[in-house]
Amino acid sequence: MEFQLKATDNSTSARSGAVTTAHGSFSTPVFMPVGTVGSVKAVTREQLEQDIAARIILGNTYHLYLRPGTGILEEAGGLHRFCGWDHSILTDSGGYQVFSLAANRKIREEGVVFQSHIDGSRHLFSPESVMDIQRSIGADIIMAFDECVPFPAEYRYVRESMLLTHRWLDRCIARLRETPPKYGYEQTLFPIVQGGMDRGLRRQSAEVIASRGCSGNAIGGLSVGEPEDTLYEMTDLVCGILPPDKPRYLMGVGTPWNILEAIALGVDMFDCVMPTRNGRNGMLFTAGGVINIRNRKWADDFSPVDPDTPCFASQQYSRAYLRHLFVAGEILGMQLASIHNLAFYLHLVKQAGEHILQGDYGPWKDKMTKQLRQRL
Ligand code: PRF
Repeated sequence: MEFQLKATDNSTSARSGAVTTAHGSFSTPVFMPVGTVGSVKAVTREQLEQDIAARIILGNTYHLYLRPGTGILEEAGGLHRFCGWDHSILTDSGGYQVFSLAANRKIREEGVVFQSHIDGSRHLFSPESVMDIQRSIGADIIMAFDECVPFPAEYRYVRESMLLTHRWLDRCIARLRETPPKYGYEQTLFPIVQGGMDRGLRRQSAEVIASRGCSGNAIGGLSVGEPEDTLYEMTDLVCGILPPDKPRYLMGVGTPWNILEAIALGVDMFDCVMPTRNGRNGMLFTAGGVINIRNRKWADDFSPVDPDTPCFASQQYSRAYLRHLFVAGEILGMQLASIHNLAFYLHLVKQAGEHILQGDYGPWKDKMTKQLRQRL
């Protein structure tokens, strides 16, 4: 994997760049649609590629390991072949899903024993097994096995957990050295900064992560219920320590305004279920603010969902029609809302990149974040 830094903004720490993997290039800042089980919910591969213009999507080790399992993925020749996505893929390690989804988790030095949320069967995730599974999935960028600490948490718990995440990282690195990729192309490991909401621990974690010299770095443990100011404070602190010549990935963030603020602090990569999950519930994001499409006020609004987002779902369907689909419980409503929201997120970060290149990112971001937060 290669990262080419193209420009840094004048008045903020925002950057514009490009990442190249074995499956092509994408410019940064980038938003990665979440395709948990190898499918971005309610959206086809063709829509992702052509209408949303995604060039990297995210998959989850936890889900893919439980279903369809590594046997089928290996038989298919990896996840790219299995789902027919020929651009880049990043897989999360399961270090988050195992804590948010699985039952009866037990964390030990060795790893995490858990029960499947599907059938209750027992499994062990260790740094080694999670690297092996990610070798079988075959994503271009793979994540280290970490523990995402809940919020709030006690200082001593956060510290012990962070140290465990650092020991697990070194086991991930060792395992990858011992095991070649399965499909002939390179896979790049991103380690994950933890450390809760404590400045000292965050700094320590960022220093340890930076010292491993990986080709990209991630910031975990944020957007877990902390105040927005804390999210920005921790992101700013960590971005000041992670190397500037490597991409920085803020995991699971967030709202459109969270993303624009984090770009200003020096983050390059994002993923979040919000555009798809909230879309399926009728929440639409637009440059003018947030829309609840089920609201009566849209019943006779025949204007486009969002004329400024360059996508058929945004421009060629009316708010009134989309509201009707939601009220009638039609599956097409969820599809159109998901496609619009993803196209909106990707267009927003693309515009961010253009303003970074023009050198006016700061004022543009300040104007946009005010508008984006409005409730329409
Ligand atoms: N760790 C991992 N995945 C994640 C997170 C994390 O801390 C988060 C936190 N917002 C989202 N996804 N491995």
